[in-house]
Amino acid sequence: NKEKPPFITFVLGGPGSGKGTQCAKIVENFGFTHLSAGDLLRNEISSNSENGAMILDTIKEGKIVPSNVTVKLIQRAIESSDNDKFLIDGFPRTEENRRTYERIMQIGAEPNIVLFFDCPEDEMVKRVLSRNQGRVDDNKDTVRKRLEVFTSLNLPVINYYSQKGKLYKIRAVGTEDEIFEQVRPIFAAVEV
Ligand code: UP5
Ligand code: MG
Repeated sequence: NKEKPPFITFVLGGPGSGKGTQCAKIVENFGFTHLSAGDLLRNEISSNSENGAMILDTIKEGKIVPSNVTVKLIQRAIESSDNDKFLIDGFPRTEENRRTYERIMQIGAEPNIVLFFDCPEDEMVKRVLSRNQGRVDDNKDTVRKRLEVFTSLNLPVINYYSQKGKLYKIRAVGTEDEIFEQVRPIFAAVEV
């Protein structure tokens, strides 16, 4: 089942821009497997893995977990799946993340497309602070740090894929359904 290279979509956007919400709709409508880098890392915390304590400290500070840790989790998830189309949500967050992924991955080292959910900061903050799901990083202090890290480290990655002609920028305001109507035609058009 691994003869054909997988179809890889990176899903980027600031904290609370709606990556996870829209990924769920893409899964429903187009049969992708959703791999949230943040969820994979949070699973390491709750399963008390050897890196759990380090990951928790890093997420609390809104900082970036070492690339090799995150890439290995993504690699394992892709390799243990029977699907051949993936949404990698919230990764790569830095140029160093991106280069490490390209170096480590045997298959799927290059994304087919990259989505960018472009959302105003005040809207992102409002969504994150009203989420109420007990995430250790959903507080005023950490959200400010997450936004700073997004602007300084993730925007360069987004620009990189824009220059490569792989970026689809979505205006991530309005209702969830309104935003998905911008996402749907992208997947309806690409050869998956
Ligand atoms: N919501 C969604 N869409 C809405 C809409 N259109 N209108 C109104 N409300 C809307 O949405 C956020 C909230 O808004 C939800 O309550 C939703 O119902 C509502 P969601 O879809 O969850 O947005 P998302 O973009 O997924 O926000 P999230 O907070 O998950 O983004 P982050 O990128 O901040 O979080 P992530 O889990 O990816 O990463 C967390 C931390 O992990 C990072 O800060 C970092 O410390 C670490 N990390 C790494 O170190 N490396 C990685 O590679 C990945 C993560
Ligand atoms: Mg998310």
